[in-house]
Amino acid sequence: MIDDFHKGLEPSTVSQDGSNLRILIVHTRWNSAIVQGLVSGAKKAMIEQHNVKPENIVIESVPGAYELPFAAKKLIEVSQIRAAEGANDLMGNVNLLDGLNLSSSAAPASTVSANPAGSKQAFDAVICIGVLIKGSTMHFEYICEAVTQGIMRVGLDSGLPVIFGVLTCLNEEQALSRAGMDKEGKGHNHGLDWGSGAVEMALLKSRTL
Ligand code: DLZ
Repeated sequence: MIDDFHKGLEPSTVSQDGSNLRILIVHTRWNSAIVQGLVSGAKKAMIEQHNVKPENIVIESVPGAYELPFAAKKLIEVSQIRAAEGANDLMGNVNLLDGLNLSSSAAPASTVSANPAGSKQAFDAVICIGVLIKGSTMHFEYICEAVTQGIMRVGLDSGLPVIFGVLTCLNEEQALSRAGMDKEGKGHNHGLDWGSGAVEMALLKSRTL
């Protein structure tokens, strides 16, 4: 065993300033209590460690993990259209999301301010958050595969970093531990890593040669 072995994400040695970034979190309502813990972790890291402005974090929800890729794609497109139109709010209160039944679970999206840097890119990164727990059928395997591929595809197709914040667990205990919600208190909230990852990747995306 290596003495200083760091299990999990080694923090970046470069300071990651997210004060000009706008981040979208899309989360599921399946396994809601654990998902909320993960969302809180992602927000905490972005705000407290990387100076992301709370009003620049937009949060939307979908039913289950299978819906995450579609919602992320749609919301990226909506926000890009609004940014190109010069709108001050990313989503507005127009029914651009008709048919998706997306509901904001945090501050209303219409409070999001214009990107201070004047970027045409509405969101700088997206975090998809969900918890899949294996049942007695093959359902879990199919959803895990589809969601993993789908989230990667949204990122590569849109050119935006899309963080894979989906726990794929064999039981509830595993999920609780990975959300830092286990009774023993030995777990780690992976949402923290996803928040930091989103900031790091958003800054990487905007890096010029
Ligand atoms: C149906 C289903 C099941 C059995 N389990 C989960 C789960 O553990 N986590 C999750 O996020 N969603 C689950 N779902 C719902 C699917 O993701 C999806 O919402 C439905 O199949 C409708 O497309």
